[in-house]
Order: sequence, then structure tokens, then C-alpha cells
Amino acid sequence: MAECTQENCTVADTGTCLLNNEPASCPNCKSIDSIIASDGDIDKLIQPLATPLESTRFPLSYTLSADKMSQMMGQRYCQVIGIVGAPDAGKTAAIVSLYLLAANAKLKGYTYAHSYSLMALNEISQGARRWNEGEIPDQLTLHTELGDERSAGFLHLRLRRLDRDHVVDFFLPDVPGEWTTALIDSARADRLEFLQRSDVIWMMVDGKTLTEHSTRRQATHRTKLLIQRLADLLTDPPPIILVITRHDVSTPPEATISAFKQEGLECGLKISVAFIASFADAGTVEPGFGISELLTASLGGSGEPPCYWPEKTKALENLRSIMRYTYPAEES
Ligand SMILES: Nc1nc2c(ncn2[C@@H]2O[C@H](COP(=O)(O)OP(=O)(O)O)[C@@H](O)[C@H]2O)c(=O)[nH]1
Ligand SMILES: [Mg+2]
Repeated sequence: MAECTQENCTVADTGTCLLNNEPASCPNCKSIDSIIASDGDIDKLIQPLATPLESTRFPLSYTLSADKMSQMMGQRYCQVIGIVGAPDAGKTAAIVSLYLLAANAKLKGYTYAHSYSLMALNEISQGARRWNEGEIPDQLTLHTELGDERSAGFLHLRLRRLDRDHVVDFFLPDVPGEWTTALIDSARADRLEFLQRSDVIWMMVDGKTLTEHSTRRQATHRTKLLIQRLADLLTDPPPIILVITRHDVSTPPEATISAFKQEGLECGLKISVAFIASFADAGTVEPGFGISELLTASLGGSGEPPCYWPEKTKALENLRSIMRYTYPAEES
């Protein structure tokens, strides 16, 4: 083997010298052995590529970053669900219940079509993600390269809606309840910026605390505060669904629910109410009660497949979709 210092000479590959010299006697040609002997740098000769700085990892495993979401949202319309709620409100349980219903073909009106974050859905459904016992992430989407499975982020679920026969892509964030606590107590909202670009917000409240005598007043007060904070935070509020969890073990008084709607009206928010039982301890309702109805309510009333560029007559009611498509990457 030989290598030539003459530009354009291919003797190393073809064995033929550009100047028709004998490789062994050509003054420009050096044998590999002589290069090693003079230079001693054997690594230069046998390593054609630099070693990667970090090992490659499969994309789209755990939760999705905002960048990845923006990329996907540029390709097809996706429904972003904004989720808020105090620790233990039942946020993670609702996502787990939705995933398990879909996985077991028990989600009324929908069938599972695809997910770009199956690993993350598996992880939370196995109880592997516990914000309250571990480190609380400081932002919604850490860069995926960190590979930190404790980072909050979005979960993706593509479902086929049976009555319309079209697929809907949902993005759901699994967020720590402490972020909502900080919003209520100290108006800290930087980590909840993603709510601005949500199609709908699920405001999750533990129905049991709204029902039991000892916790009712405090829970009602804090829920009203949360409504006020959201009204202050949202510049163009999407529809808000007050999701009352633990319907299997509790039914809050009608007056309490009406008071929340009233509070919303006074703050300029349109609030509807949904009752769910992600799991069922008491046996009075089925586990997963209310989840498919919540999804359908989140899609709005029209039943039309979502689209980027609505017809002119529908332009006003669908303005949000255009806005998001035009500025897909405004949030880092
Ligand atoms: N019985 C019952 N338990 C629930 C329901 N939703 C949540 N839980 C339980 O409440 C606890 C806290 O729920 P989790 O979803 O982790 O709360 P998060 O902090 O808001 O994510 C878990 O032990 C759940 O199993 C529900 O609808 N019914
Ligand atoms: Mg949780």
C-alpha cells in the first residue's frame, strides 16, 4: 500500500501513478510503512471518522420536546391539550387511563392509531414517573439529548375517531402539580407558557377534596384562585374544561360547580365541566368513566376534521389553527 503527496494522484486506490512512475521508486509516493515509521501517527491512517461525542439514541422515545412537536405540527394538525392541576389532582392518572383504554380497545368512539411516545406512555402507566418523590424539572421540555426520563414533556397519541372516520393527533403534557401550585401561590407562570398555544385546557381538580367537609372550602378557594390566575395568564384563552376527577368516590355539590363557572364568566373565561374516574375504587362507575366524552368535548362541537386553512366562512372560529401554523416555533 502507498500514499501519494501529488495532488489528484490515485495511486493509493488504483495502483497507477499519475506521472506513470513506478510506485516503489516515485519520489512523491510514500509507502504506508514509511509514513508510520516517520510520523508514528497510526491513528490518522486507520480512523476515517471521528468518534461521536455522544452515543446515538432512538428518536421520539420518551416525551417529545417542543421542537419535535413544532416539527410534527408543521406536517399535520395536532390538538394540544394544556393540563393544569395541583399535585394529586389526577393529571397523570387521566393520561394513563386514556392510554390504557385506547390500548385495550375500550375507548368509546375511538381506536388507537399510533403514538410517537409509546415509551413515555408505558413509563407513566407503570408508575415509573413520580414528580412528587423525585426531582421536579424546571422546564417543560429539556433537550432530548439529555435523555432525562424525568423531564416533563409532551405525550403523543393518534386516535381514529370512529363516527367521523378521521384520525386526530393529541399532544398531552405530563406536568408536575407543583407548577400549578406555584402559579396559584406566587403567580409564577413561565413554565406554563405552553398553555397559550393549547387548543383546550383541562383544569384538573380532585373531586374528593371538593366534596369532603374538611377540605371543601380550601379546595374551592384554590380552584377559584387558579381560574383567576389563568385569566390573567392567557392572552387569547382557549376553551377551558374543568375536569373533576375521582368521580368513582365523589360528586361535588352542584352549587360549587356553578360557582366555578360564574367565577370564569367574571374573569372572561368560558368554562365547561367534565367528570371523570380514571380509576374506579368504589365500583359504582366503570374505570375510565368520562374519558372519551372529555376527548370529544376537547375537539369542539363542529366534528369537522381539523385543518390548517379553513374556508373563509369558518375563518373566525378557526383562527387559532392558523395562528399556530404561522408561528409554530415561537416557544423554545
Ligand atoms: N379512585 C380514583 N383514584 C384516582 C383517580 N385519579 C387519580 N387517582 C389516584 O390519585 C393519586 C394521584 O393521582 P395522580 O394522577 O398521580 O395525580 P397528579 O399529581 O395530578 O398527576 C394516584 O394514586 C391515583 O391512583 C380517580 O379518578 N379515581
Ligand atoms: Mg402527575
